[in-house]
Amino acid sequence: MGKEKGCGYNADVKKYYRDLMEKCKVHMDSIEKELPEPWEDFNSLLRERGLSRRDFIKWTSVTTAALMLPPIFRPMVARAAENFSRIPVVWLQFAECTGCSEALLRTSYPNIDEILLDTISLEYHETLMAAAGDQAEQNLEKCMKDFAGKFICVIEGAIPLGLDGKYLTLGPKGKTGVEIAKEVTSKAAAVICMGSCAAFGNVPAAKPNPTNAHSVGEAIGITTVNLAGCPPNPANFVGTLLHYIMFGGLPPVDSLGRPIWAYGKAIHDFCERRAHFDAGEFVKEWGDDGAKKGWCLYEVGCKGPQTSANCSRIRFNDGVSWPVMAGHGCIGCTEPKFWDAFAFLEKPIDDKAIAGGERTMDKVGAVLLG
Ligand code: FSX
Ligand code: SF4
Ligand code: F3S
Repeated sequence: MGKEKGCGYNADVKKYYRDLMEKCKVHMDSIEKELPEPWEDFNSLLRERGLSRRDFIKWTSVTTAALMLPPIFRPMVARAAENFSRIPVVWLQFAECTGCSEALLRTSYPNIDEILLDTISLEYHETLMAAAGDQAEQNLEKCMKDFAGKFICVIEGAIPLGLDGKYLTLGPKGKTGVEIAKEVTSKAAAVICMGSCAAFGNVPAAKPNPTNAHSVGEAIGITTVNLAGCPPNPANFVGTLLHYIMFGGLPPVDSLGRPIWAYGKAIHDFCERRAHFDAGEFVKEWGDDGAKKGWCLYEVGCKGPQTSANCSRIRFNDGVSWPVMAGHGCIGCTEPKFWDAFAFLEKPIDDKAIAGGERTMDKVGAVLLG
């Protein structure tokens, strides 16, 4: 009986992935038919930057696994990468520090994620485009007309609602951020919030929030995919866009709109200091013996147990390092209202004080150890 059930389950799984593969082929065929040819040949770009086909194949394996897909999807991930620059992207910036764009742009040496980001078809990006004033606005209007329902709208920054939105106006006609966001997102195929300001309000919405800033979802009442982080990891943007290219939709998300493949686990689960946490070996103050030995930073305020993200797995700056590796605890920048809720960055906090409050099991573990 058990065996029969098992067989049924395996058959269901196989069918699920066969159907998913079919969906993937149909969507990529339609992208290749309907959207402009890539403006840069991806394979020549790889060669120019000194990366081999072998490097690319290795990358497809890692990325397929990171997106929680079985290995049969590797050729599809490769095809999606080759089609990366077909997807038109409109990138809006509201109340923020531009750190999210900086995180995408500042890289020390090329890896495949960065090469993909270099090929992205950015139809509108205030910091990067050469056009200004009327010309910039015309470009945006043209893109919304030519690619209606086909472009991805990426939003960086929170949206101020105070004074009828007039704390933030943009362009030659002085439109408010909230007006622009409503207009552009209504024509987009999907909306990605890049960073915790767009996703959750974050720094611009921190107390006392004088401009009445809100997340994009709250400000204009739409559903967004939230790539949380201050700034978010560029690899999470690449993975989310690849998923869109393959399946025509954005990836499954948690209750806070964050893709599960990237934000489904706590920082703490894959931290290199975790063995010290489990052994009760904690840094008590900066520069003490424990700090020199690389012990756990929980008692000096690390919020890794309460924070969902993949920083400890994929790291930043081409995989070189991440906050805890650099010696400071995680400050929970992928969590809602972390600026207020996780304040006292160098002291542990009570789980009940946390807006999301989803990570109580780890706290229980810590209490037991204590
Ligand atoms: Fe916010 Fe991004 Fe932090 Fe800054 O634009 S998520 S303040 S890194 O730049 O929005
Ligand atoms: Fe790592 Fe912080 Fe967890 Fe300690 S509390 S194991 S430093 S994530
Ligand atoms: Fe942010 Fe913590 Fe990662 S502070 S960058 S979520 S390690």
